Amino acid sequence: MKPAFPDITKIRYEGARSQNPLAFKHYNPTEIVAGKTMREHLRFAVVYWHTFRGTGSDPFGAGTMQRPWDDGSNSINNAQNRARVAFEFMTKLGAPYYCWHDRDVAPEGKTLAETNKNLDAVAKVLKAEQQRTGIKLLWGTANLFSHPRFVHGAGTSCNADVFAFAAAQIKKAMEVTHELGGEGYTFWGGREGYMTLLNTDMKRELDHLAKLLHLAVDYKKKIGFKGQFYIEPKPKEPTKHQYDSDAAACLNFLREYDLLPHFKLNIETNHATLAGHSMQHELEVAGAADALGSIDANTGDELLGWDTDQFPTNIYLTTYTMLTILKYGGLTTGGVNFDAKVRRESFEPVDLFHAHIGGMDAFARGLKIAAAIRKDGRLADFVKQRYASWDSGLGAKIESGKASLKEIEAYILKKGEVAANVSGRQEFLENLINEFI
Ligand code: XUL
Ligand code: CO
Repeated sequence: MKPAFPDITKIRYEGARSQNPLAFKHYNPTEIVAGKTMREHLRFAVVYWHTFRGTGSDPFGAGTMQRPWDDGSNSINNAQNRARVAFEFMTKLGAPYYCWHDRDVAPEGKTLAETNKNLDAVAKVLKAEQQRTGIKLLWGTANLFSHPRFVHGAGTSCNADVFAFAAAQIKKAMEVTHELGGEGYTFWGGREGYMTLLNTDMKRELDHLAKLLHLAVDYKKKIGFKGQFYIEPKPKEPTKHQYDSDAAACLNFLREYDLLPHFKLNIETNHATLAGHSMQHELEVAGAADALGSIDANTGDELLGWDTDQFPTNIYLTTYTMLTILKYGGLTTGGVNFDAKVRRESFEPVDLFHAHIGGMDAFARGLKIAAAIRKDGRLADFVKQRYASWDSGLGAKIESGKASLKEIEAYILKKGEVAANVSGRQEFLENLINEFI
């Protein structure tokens, strides 16, 4: 096979002074930061759907992407060839992981049986390419939203046959993920939500969704798949309300249906924004519940209210993201997965390299800055000091559950007024962050 990117050689780290657009300025995979290499911290993954299947179409216009290796057909041969191109790209980029939906990698056939056969035929190439290059599968997932059969959702469809189709598709996608040594499996509830409550039995739909996830948990055990399961929150789009709307809603759902021990969250930046939260907020909610698993690293546009899935380049964003990730012990099963696509106007193959290099460098900087802030210690000391009243006396007694309401009342009656409050010093702290950026 002749190379798809003949003019591009392996992307190397050249340091911050380099002006080479096809070099890393900050991501130096073997450099040690806070006790681990950057490669181990960041565990970068390329997404198959945007990077190799994205056409650049939008609601107003057709695709624009120039992908000379792709013949545009739905043939197995084209899908297998595309898989080889993907591995050429990831090898040249130096990304250790990738992620897919079942339907990104192989075409859908006329029946489920035919579709499964197609997936097996492409998975064979994926496996060979993984072995050849050492690139690994971070997670797999099933696309339960594109086909018209999923018009009313998948696990939450009013049509029991659609539930059955989705369950069968998950079974197969999980088997292939397992076969490819995948380190995780993600559930994003593509259309698991509603457009109007007038036609919706919400309780029944949620019960069904939980049933589907329990079936997946059981099957996972049955086939000995050890990968981590993730749920990916998103509040809306395509539906008006998705049941997995944000980290807190997902955690509540998982707890309510006894699923929490089996799942962690895959937090996506642009989904956090759509939910009216910051990425750091979502990471904190997940981390506090010991459910911070992986991230879909992208960003939205401040002026566009939809899921634009842009590559992250904002150093504040990556710094705050890495601060929280490091605080909760780093990414272990998960990684920094670029669920991001080049703009419709960036249609040449080389743009794929610029986009990923920029995202990886932005995260490398965020990691280094966050590690420096943690090493400095002033930020963490400030927060610790802010809660010092809880470390001894009545505060400690309340925290340990040893104080009754009566005793607390007696304490404050005796005192008459509370100890003086201290400034929250937000501006001081913002300036402190800027010292490092
Ligand atoms: C959709 C989205 C998905 C999931 C995987 O907004 O983020 O691509 O990451 O299904
Ligand atoms: Co995503």
